[in-house]
Amino acid sequence: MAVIENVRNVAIIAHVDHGKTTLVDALLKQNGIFRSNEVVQDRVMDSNDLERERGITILAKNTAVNYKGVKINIIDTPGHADFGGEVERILSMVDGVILLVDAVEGCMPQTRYVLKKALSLGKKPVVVINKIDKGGDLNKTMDGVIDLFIELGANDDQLDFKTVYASARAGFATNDPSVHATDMSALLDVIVSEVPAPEGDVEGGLQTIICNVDYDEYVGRIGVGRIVRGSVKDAEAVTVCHTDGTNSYAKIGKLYQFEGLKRAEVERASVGDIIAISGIADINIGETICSLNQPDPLPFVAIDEPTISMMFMVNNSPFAGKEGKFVTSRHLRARLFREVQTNVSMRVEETDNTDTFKVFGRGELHLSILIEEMRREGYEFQVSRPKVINKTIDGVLCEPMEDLVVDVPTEYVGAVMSKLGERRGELVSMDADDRGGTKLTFKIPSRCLIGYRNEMLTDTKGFGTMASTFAGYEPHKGDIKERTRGSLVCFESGVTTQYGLFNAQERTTLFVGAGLKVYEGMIVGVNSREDDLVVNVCKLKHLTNSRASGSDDALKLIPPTQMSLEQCMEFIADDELLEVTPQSIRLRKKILSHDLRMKEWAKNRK
Ligand SMILES: Nc1nc2c(ncn2[C@@H]2O[C@H](COP(=O)(O)OP(=O)(O)OP(=O)(O)O)[C@@H](O)[C@H]2O)c(=O)[nH]1
Ligand SMILES: [Mg+2]
Repeated sequence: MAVIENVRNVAIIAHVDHGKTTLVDALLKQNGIFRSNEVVQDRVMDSNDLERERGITILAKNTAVNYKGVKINIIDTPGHADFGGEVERILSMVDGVILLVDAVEGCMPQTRYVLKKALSLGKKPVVVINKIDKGGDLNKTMDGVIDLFIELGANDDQLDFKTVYASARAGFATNDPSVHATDMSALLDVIVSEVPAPEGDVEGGLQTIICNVDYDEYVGRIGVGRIVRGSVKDAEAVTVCHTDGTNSYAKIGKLYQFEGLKRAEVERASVGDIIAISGIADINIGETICSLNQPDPLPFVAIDEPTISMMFMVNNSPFAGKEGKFVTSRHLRARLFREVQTNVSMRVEETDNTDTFKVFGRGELHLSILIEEMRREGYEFQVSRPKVINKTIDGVLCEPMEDLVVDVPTEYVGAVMSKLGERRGELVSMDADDRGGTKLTFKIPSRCLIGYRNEMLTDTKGFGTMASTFAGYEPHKGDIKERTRGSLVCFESGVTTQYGLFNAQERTTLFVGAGLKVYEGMIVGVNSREDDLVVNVCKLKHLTNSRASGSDDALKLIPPTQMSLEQCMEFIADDELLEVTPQSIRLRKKILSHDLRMKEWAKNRK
C-alpha cells in the first residue's frame, strides 16, 4: 500500500445557498486560475444555463487547485434536497468533505442529510462556518454543528473535526474568528492536514469507478472517476465491468486530470488520482474500468430511492405537434432513458400504454428541471400531477415524510402553524432569534407539502423561507383535501376575447389574456370555489346598432397570473395534465369534452 502524499480529494457539501460554489470561486481566484485582468463571473462552476438562471447548483462538478505542492481535487455539489443523489454518487471519489454551515442560518435539513451520508461512508469532515461577514452567533452555530455530529453517530476521528471560519464572498478564511485574514490559506492548510491522503496499491491491476459522465463536443462522452488501484495510460486497452455483471473490451482515448476549470491531458495517472477518460462511447456511472486481463468490479454506492413519480406522455391535445421538434413516443422514450443513465437518482418505467412513461424522481424540482431541459431541447409532451411513492412496510401502508424548516418573521408564525396543521405537519421545535425571526421545525408527509411554498410566500408577504429534506417512511397519515379551488375550463376552442374574459374574471383568477388561442377543455384560470367552472372566454359581444365592438376597451381586465413550471405542476389535479412545448406551458383537463367529463364524473359518483 502506498500513501499518495501530494494529492487530496475532497467534496464540498452543505444545505442550499450556504456558499459552496462561492467558496470554490475564492479558491480558484487565489490559485492563479484566472489571468489577472480576466473578468470572472460569480459562481463560475455553475456553468449550465439553468444553474445560472436559477442561481443554484444542479450537477456536481470537479475542479482542482495546486497548493504548496499538493494537488487538491475539489468537487462542488448541489445543496438542494432534490439533487441529493448527486452528492451520494460522488462521495466515493473523495476521502474527506468540507461541511459548510451558514453562520446565521446554522444547520438546516440538507446539512443533516449530506453529513449523515458522508459520516456513514467514513469520510473525514472539515467544518467551515461561512458568511461570518453577516454576523450571527458563532457559538450557537457551532453548538448546533456539534449536536448534529453526535446525533448522527460520528466516530471519534470524525468528531475530532477542525473548524475554519470564512467569508467565501470576501475571500478569506481564518482559524479564529477574532483574527483577521486576507485569503483562503487557512482552509487550504486544514484540508492538507486533515483530509487523509489517498492510499492504495500502485502495482495492482487497474480499478477505476466511474462516478460522473460528461460530454465534450470534440471527444464525445467522458467518464470521470477515481483510480482505486493501479495506474492507467492514455490509449490503454481495458475491460469495462458493467453494472449488470457483464464485461466488455474498450480502449481509452485521451486521459485527463482536472486543472482549475479545465481538463488537462495527461499520459499517465495512478492510485488516488481523479481522472476523466474519453474514447469509451457508452461509459456509464457505476461501471468499473479495469486492466484488460483482470476484471474486478467495485460496488457502487447505493443511492436513496426516488420519492415521487409523474407520468410523461405524448402530447395529444388539439395543438399537438405544432410547436415541438421531438414529439413522438420514440423520441420521448429515447430521451427519458438517456436521462437516467447519468441522473442516478431518477428512474423510468414503461407502462401498458406505449405513449406513456412513468418517471420517478427525488422531488418536484428534480423532475421540473428535466422537463425544462427537455422543452429547451425541442421536446413537446404532457405530464401528470406528481404523486408521492407510498410503500408497504411490514404490512403497513407507509408514506414518505419530510423534515421541514420554515423561517419567518415572528408575526407570521400563527399563519404558518395553522396552515401546516391543516396539512398534517407536526411541530417539532420553535426557536425565536434576536432579529425578530422564528425558526419552526416540522415533520410532515411529503404529499402534504406539494403546493405549500406558494401559500407560505403569500402568507408571509414573501418574507418566509422554507427547506425540507426526505426523512424516511412513516405509516400513512390519512387523506387530506388536496385542492380547495377548482379550475376554470374553456367551453370551446377559439381565441380568447376581452369580452369573454371580462365576464369570467369575476370570482376567479385568470391565467390568460385576450387574443390567445385556446381549446375546449383547456384550463384558463382558477375558480374561487371548489368545483370546476366552465366558461366561454372566446365569446364575442353581440353587435347592435347603438354599441360598437370598440367599446370592449372599456372592459378592464386584471392582468393574468403567470405561473412558473413548478407552480403549474403543483396546481394541476389528478384529472388534469400539463402540456409542455418549447414555446408554451398549458394546463388542460385529461378529458377535454365537457359532456364526456360529466359522464365520467357521474359514473365515478355511483
Ligand atoms: N454575505 C455572504 N454571502 C455569501 C457568502 N458566500 C456566499 N454568499 C452568497 O450566498 C448565495 C449562495 O451562494 P452559492 O455559492 O451559490 O451557494 P451554494 O451553496 O453553492 O448553493 P447551491 O449550490 O444552490 O446549494 C450567493 O448569493 C452568494 O453571493 C459569504 O461568505 N458571505
Ligand atoms: Mg452551488
